Amino acid sequence: MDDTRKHIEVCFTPGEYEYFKDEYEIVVVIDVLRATSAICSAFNNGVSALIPVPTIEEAREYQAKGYLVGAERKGQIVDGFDFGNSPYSYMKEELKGQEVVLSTTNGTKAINIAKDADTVVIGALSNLDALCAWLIEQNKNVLCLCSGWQDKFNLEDTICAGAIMEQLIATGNYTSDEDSSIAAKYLYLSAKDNYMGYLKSSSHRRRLKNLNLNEDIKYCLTPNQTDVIPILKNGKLV
Ligand code: 3SL
Repeated sequence: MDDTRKHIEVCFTPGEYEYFKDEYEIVVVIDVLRATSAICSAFNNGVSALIPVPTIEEAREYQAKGYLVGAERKGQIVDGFDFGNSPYSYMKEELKGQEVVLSTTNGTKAINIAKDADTVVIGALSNLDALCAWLIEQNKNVLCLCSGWQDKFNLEDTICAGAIMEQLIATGNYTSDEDSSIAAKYLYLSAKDNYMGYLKSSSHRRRLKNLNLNEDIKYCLTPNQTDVIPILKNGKLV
């Protein structure tokens, strides 16, 4: 009997994306700490669109045109920009209904790398269940693209990818066979009862903690705070 199940697989870093890219209709870009969590927070607060740009130069060009622009590098707000990458910066009243621009170290770079996929959607722990329900409805092959840190593997994005896999596989309509996917699922199963504790010594959690960004970490590691599903259309998340 033919296996008609769709695939859900995990790509650990943007650098490996080229080996996966042609086989999946939907790419879920994940940057739990903090870009995709901040993006979900922005849509939850009612931004009308968010333009992800990979470079600071592009961010400055948008700023010169009068856009509200967030820019982060190495966890910190880049000098001269309106805000950075904290999910809390996007909860402000003045952003409601606005089109904003964001450039971050890894997350917006990963979105840009995936931009030619049929569908690019934003994934985080904060929109986990809503995203999974939406993916299941689409019934397409799905690749979770972890943003990592400067092309290196990271735990938090992989755990989120494993959480997405778990829900899709549980329907019986999906399968996975890459070792990266199997590893993501096992990491998720070990972490799921205590994300904060599990990630205590992870590299980016330490980096953000050293910048006194503990509240951001807590927010980003708290599942299901919103049901937004930001999708990339013509270069804008809507
Ligand atoms: O790499 C990114 O895109 C950011 O999420 C990194 S940070 O959490 O803002 O430091």
